[in-house]
Amino acid sequence: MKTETLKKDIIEMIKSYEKIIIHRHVRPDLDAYGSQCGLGEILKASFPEKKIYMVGTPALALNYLHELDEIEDEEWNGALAIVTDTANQERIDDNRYVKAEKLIKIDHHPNHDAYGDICWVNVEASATSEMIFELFEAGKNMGFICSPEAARLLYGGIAGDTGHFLYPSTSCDTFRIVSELVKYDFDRNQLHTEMYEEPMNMIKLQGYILENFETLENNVGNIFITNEIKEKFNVSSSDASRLVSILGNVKGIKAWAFFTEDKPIRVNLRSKGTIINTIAEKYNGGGHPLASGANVSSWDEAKLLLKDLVDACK
Ligand SMILES: [Mn+2]
Repeated sequence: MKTETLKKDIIEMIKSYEKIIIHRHVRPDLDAYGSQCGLGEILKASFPEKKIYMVGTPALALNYLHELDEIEDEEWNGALAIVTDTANQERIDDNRYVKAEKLIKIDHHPNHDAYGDICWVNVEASATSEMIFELFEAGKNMGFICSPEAARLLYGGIAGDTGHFLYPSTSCDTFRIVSELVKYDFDRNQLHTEMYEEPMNMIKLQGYILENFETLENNVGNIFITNEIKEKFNVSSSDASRLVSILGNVKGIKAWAFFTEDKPIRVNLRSKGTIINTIAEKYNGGGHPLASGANVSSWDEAKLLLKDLVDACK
């Protein structure tokens, strides 16, 4: 279906529901929050008479972005659920979405699980937050209003998923949309500070990672964050795996794997050019061609994955 038609269908469905519950993926990042709460704030500003909820387990490190709603099971009865930035149904935070009357998927990951009554996926978009702004633009003549708070959230989501406009996914569309977003009255400086300041234990863990990562054949990097290290620095698995991108600053490194001990062991894969989501898919995961995630059940399996990564970088 054409993008314009999909956006129109989504807008019409939104207009026809009195209760709208917005979900995003588990272990949320900036774009998950930005797209979910950015859409939520657009809908609140546009339709004050509707009940709009944003749900999911809050991520402490992202509390500065937005507060989430805690709601009872029955709220999903007769509601429209919209899920943003979430490739597959298993990753939807708060599985009570199944109780909703209708379901919409809005996402930019490869569409292996095309769930929802309406499914709008654009893998060219740098962030789902970018798509949410396009949805607002399509709805402008039909009552959609973007508040400064919504603009702040969408800007944060796009900045998050593009590494502040550094990643190759950053397109002309990204810059066009960001140039619109910065026209809204929000404190960009304050947001940047909140995005980049880290508690002391996270800074110390960065030091540990930079001291202790290894390089293998074909310029592959890797680091293992064990339970012992997590305890030493007092961080959760999610906290630790947020640091995956720092190894990208190492000159010459082509791709890298960031292992965090958990049940199962989490793997974050990054690459500067070699396609790595095929490897992620082989090990219980998936994602973008240059940024994906996987899971392995033992350190032995981790070594097999590393061997595949070394081979891919030949
Ligand atoms: Mn995203």
